[in-house]
Amino acid sequence: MNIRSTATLAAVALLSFATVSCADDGATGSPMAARSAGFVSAAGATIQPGDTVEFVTTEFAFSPNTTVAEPGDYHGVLVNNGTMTHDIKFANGEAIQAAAGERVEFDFTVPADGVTFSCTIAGHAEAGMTGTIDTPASAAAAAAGGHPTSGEPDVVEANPDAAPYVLHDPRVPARGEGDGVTLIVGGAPDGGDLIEVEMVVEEKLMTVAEGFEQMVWTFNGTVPGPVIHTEVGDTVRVHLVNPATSSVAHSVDFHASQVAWNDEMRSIEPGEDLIYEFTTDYAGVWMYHCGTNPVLHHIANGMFGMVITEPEGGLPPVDDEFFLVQNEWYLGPQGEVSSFAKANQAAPAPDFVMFNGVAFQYKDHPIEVATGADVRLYVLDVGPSIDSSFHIVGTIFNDVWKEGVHLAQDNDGNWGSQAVDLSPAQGAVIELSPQEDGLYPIVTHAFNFPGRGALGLLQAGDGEP
Ligand SMILES: [Cu+2]
Repeated sequence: MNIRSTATLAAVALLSFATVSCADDGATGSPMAARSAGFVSAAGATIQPGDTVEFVTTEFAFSPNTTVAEPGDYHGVLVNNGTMTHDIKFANGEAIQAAAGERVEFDFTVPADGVTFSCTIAGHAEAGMTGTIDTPASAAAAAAGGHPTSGEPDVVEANPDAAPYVLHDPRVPARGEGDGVTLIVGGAPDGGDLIEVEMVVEEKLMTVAEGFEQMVWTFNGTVPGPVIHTEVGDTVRVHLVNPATSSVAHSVDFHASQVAWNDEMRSIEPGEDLIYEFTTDYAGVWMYHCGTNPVLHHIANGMFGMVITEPEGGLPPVDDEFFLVQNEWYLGPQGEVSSFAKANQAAPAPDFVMFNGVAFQYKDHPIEVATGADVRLYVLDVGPSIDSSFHIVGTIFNDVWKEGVHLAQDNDGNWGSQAVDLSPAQGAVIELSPQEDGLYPIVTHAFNFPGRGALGLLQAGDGEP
């Protein structure tokens, strides 16, 4: 396929389906067509080999996305009126890319049975960027019910040769420690402590459940991304890097911050970076995630993590601290990105719901504590779409800070908690103490999900009653 640089099209008869409509002309013989030699209206006419067809892209659609053409060779113009990079790839050709605001010319061929086209940037086709050029013959076949249905299969088979999953360590890093995290005491502009975070986007293969490998998008190579442990009053300076090798733009949105969405949270293209600096003004268990469109897909494909902000001076010490991030996984084909189409259902049905990125990992590898230990959990539901009713069988939560609301231990009346309800993007600090040697299942008490991966074990003592 021949790609030409941007040039004037003044001499070319241009078909702009996006901007011209003759639909209100009820008479035969459109006056618009009569005025403009070579122009063919979108309504009813068939374009001819040699014509130029303009394809306008926005988030997330092509205009036109259906038309009828005689088989043959055509000129195309891709006009990107969107805010991010898009491309157009015909099933029989190569992808032609245009940055936001750019127009790119190319050639394409319509075979005898028509051709489909789409944007190949991850998630964009599933978000709606697909189209079809029928020929008169294929249109007639489609009208007779002959169009094949395309798309990925709903059921993805386990691959016995998939790499074993990597166990995600649930222990909470100390304040200012962890992957890519550095504490500089007194290093903040206000004289307070500075926590620097080197955050690099990495798109990689990952086993999200035994037998299922996906092309996940990550912060620093893990799902969830690094836990960033802070106290109220810290300054956090994040250097977000989207390497040139990335396939799409990415960004980061820290719920722990109070900053302008269209500044620090902006998307950056592959090869770009940005500095995102904020102060931790409020204590909590905060979500961070990629906010690049379609946000649903960037979260569903692994781009999320937790910021812990303790009150100034820190919470009272306990015996053990763990973090648990609940998310859903909507399987794409083996080795490919997760399915945006499945995630985007009005009533989504995830293939897996998991803690810390891998289904069943803490069932296979229980989290061990001493019997009677004071255990503190930092729990976050990142969705992207499904609530958690976080529960540990056989325990009662005796101290819970949920979104700033505190159920205190030894309160007047001795109230306790059995399950903490977390909608997507809500977090809690939960304390408990297993009273007997044995096993305590960690679940969401929405009980269609433990069987799909949202099941771990807390092991007290040797695990034997
Ligand atoms: Cu992203």
